[in-house]
Amino acid sequence: ARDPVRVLVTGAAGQIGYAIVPMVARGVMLGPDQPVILHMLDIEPAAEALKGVKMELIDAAFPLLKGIIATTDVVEACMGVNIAVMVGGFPRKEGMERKDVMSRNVSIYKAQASALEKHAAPDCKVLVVANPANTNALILKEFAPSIPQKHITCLTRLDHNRALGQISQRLDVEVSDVKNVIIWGNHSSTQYPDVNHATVKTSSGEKPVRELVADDKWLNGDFITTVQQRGAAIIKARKLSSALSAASAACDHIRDWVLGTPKGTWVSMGVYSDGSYGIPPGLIYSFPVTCEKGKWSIVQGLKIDEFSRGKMDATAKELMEEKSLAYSCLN
Ligand code: NAX
Repeated sequence: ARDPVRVLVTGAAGQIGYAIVPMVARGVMLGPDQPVILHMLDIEPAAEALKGVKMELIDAAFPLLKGIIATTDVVEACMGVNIAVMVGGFPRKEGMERKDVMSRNVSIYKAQASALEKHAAPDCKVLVVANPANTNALILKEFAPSIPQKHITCLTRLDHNRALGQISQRLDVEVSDVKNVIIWGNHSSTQYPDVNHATVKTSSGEKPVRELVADDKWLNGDFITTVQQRGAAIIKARKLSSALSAASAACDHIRDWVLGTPKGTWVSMGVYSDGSYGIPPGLIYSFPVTCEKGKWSIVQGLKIDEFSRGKMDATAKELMEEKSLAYSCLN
């Protein structure tokens, strides 16, 4: 039998935490043959709720779940973990300054970076979900220098999946037949959902999304804003932010990273920029990537038109601003 993989979920007593832990325990993240040990971290005010989640995990009798650690101690939570899904953070509350929210998250991610750096397994792969996701991941990278920078990523897969969903709805085709959309940039409303290279599988082969939709006004307008604003639309409808779709996307992100992307298919991941596509190095920016044997690589050589260029640069600019705001909080 395989050795269990240790999966850390921070903010485990929260909404996304509650949705993702059963997925991990059922093999949705790492496959149906991979036993797991769940490490769940939350903070003191949520300690009772976290206990409740642990009770439910026991009650669910998941065959793949070989152990549960539920704790408010960061060191205990990070000990030996192979995968770290960072969902815990400080949410923006009404009337709060951007700088105050940033400063709270910078100190959380600085501390958790140090704990991961010292106590996680050397091959640990990190996914930051908590907002501001790209910048939290960047801070985590800065304060965990011994974790390879390619092992620190943030979640834009939810945005990617939302884009697939919109195209599938519009064309009335199966979502699994749509592929190779791209989310560029920040997991924020400046993100650029790009369909210029996306295709749909049809009975007469793969066709470009642009050709099938045949409505550039929609693709360059409402499609983009719908994907960018989807989070807000969910909050409006549910009075709570996206949780099941976020948890599912986080599982997709880790699964594809660890087990590989299908041949000819790419996905979007927030990764440390190496300067590809003229995006400044030193940012965690969402790119199209393929994954093989536990490693991602940015898809190269895609043609970028002027419309895309402007949108890719605008979201990079926002990330540079977030980065300087985050750094100003360190002093
Ligand atoms: P919740 O408020 O339901 O849960 C957050 C949990 O984190 C709480 O239980 C809280 O006690 C805990 N927490 C706070 N500080 C902590 C710390 N220092 N260490 C450990 N745990 C801590 O929020 P939820 O709806 O689950 O969302 C979690 C985060 O995901 C938010 O930051 C949210 O903005 C972000 N999202 C990111 C998405 C993405 O695609 N990247 C999409 C969904 C989501 O909005």
